[in-house]
Amino acid sequence: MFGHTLLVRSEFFSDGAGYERDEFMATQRLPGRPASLLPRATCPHCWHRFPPEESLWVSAHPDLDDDDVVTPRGQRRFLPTRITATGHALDIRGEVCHHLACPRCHLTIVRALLELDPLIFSILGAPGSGKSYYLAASIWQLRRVLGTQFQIAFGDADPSANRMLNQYEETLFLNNQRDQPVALPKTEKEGDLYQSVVLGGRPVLFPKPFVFSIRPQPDHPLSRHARALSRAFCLYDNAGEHFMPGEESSSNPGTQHLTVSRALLFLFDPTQHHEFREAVASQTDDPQMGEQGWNFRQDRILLEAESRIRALTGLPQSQRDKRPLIIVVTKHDAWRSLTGGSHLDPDWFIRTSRSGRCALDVARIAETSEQIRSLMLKYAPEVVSAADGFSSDVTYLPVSALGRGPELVEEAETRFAIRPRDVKPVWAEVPLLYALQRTVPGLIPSYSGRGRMKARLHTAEGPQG
Ligand SMILES: Nc1nc2c(ncn2[C@@H]2O[C@H](COP(=O)(O)OP(=O)(O)O)[C@@H](O)[C@H]2O)c(=O)[nH]1
Ligand SMILES: [Mg+2]
Ligand SMILES: [Zn+2]
Repeated sequence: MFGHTLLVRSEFFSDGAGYERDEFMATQRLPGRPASLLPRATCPHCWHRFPPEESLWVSAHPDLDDDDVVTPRGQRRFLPTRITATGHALDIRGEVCHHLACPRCHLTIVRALLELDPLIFSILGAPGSGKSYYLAASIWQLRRVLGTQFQIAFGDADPSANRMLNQYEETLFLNNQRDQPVALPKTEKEGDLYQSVVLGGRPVLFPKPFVFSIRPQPDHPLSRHARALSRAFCLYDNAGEHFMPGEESSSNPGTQHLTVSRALLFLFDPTQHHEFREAVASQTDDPQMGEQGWNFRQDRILLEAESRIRALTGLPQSQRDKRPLIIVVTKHDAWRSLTGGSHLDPDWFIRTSRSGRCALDVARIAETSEQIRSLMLKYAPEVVSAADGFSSDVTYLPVSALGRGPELVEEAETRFAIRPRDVKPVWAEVPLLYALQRTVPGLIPSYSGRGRMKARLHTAEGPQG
C-alpha cells in the first residue's frame, strides 16, 4: 500500500533474502504514493499529524510482543519492508499483518484515517448530564437521517473502536427484551473509554475515539465533489470528571481534542441546575428531580474548557473562539413545561422540496436557539455569559435522548433505568447535523428561509414545507 516507501526500501532486499519473489514483484508494480492518501493524517488518539507513509504496522507473530509504548505491552510496531500483493506488510517472522498504528502513540488507526480528512467534534459536559445516552441516541438517529434524507453514507470506520457505542445503541435500540429496564454504564475515568500509553518515559492516558466515515452517495447533490466532502469523523465520550477544573495534567491530556476539534458541543443538564429544578419540580415526575443532583456550577466546565483552549492555542483574551459552540440542552422531556409544554416537532428542522430533496432549516434552528437562549438567560444566565465570553458563534438546541425520564430502579447500578420500548429520541440528531452543516460546507444542504436551498438543490420549483 505504501508503494513509495517500498520502492525505496526494496534496495535493502536486493539480495532477495527473506521474502518471496511474488511479494517483491507485487511491490515493484505498485505506483508511487497512492493518490488516495492524504498528505498528512491525524491520529485520533494523540492528535499527532504525520505523513501516512510513516504509519507503523502492528506485527502479527505472537513472539513479537515487545512494544512497550502501548500498555499493557503489545505487539511490536515497525516500518514495512515487505508487502504482500494485497498490500499488507509482513513482520520479521513472515506473518501477514493487518493493523496500522500511529508513529507517536503506537495506538492502532484504520485506513480511512489515512485517506479521509479528519473531522473532530468535542463533546463536554458535567457528570450525569446525559453524554452517554445523548451519544447513543444521536448516532443512532444520524445513521438514519443522513442516509434517508441527505444521501450520505455514514458508517463505523473502526468497528472495534466503536464497539462501546455500538453496545450502547444495541442496549437502547436493538434490544429484544423491550420491557426489561436497562441502563448504560457510568463512564469510568480510566475504564473502557480510555487507553494508556508511555510517551517520553511517562504514562499518558488518552480517550478512545469513536470513528465514523462520512461519504456522499451518488445521488447526493454534490456527489461529483465526493472526495472533498468525505470525512473521517471522530467523537469522544469523556468522563465528565475530566472537565472539572484541576483535572488536566500532562500525563492526562484527556481533553486536548478541544484544540483540534472543529465544533464544540457543551451538554447542559437543566435537571442538575438549581433554578431550573425549582421551576419545573412540580411539573415533571422525572425521578432525577427528587435526587440531590450535583452541586457544582455547570458553567465552570465551559470556563475550564475555555481556559484550556486559550492556554493550548494561545488564543488571546481579547478574542473569542470562532468555531461553532453548540449548547445542547439535554433531557428536554423533563423541562418541556418551561417552553409551553409542547413536544418538539420531529421534522421541524428539515425542509423538503417538491422533488423530495431535503435541507436543514437553519432559519428554524436559529429561531429555536433564540427561544432556548431566552430561557437560559432567565434560569441559567451564568451559562449564557460563559458561552458568550468564549465563543462568537453560539447556538442553543434542546434534545431528549430518551424522549422521557428514566425510572427509579433500586437494583440498577446507576439507579435509573429505561425500558427499550419507551426510548424515543427527540431532536437527538439535530446538534450533530447542524455542526456538520456548519463545518463541511456543501455536505448538508441548508435552507435559510430566503427562498433557496443552498448547494443548488433545485432550480425550478422552490422549496416547500
Ligand atoms: N429525563 C431524561 N433523562 C435522561 C435523558 N438522557 C439521559 N438521562 C438520564 O441522565 C442520567 C445520566 O446520563 P449519562 O448519559 O450516563 O450521563 P453522562 O455521565 O454525562 O454520560 C441517566 O440516569 C439517564 O437516565 C433524557 O433524554 N431525559
Ligand atoms: Mg457517560
Ligand atoms: Zn497517536
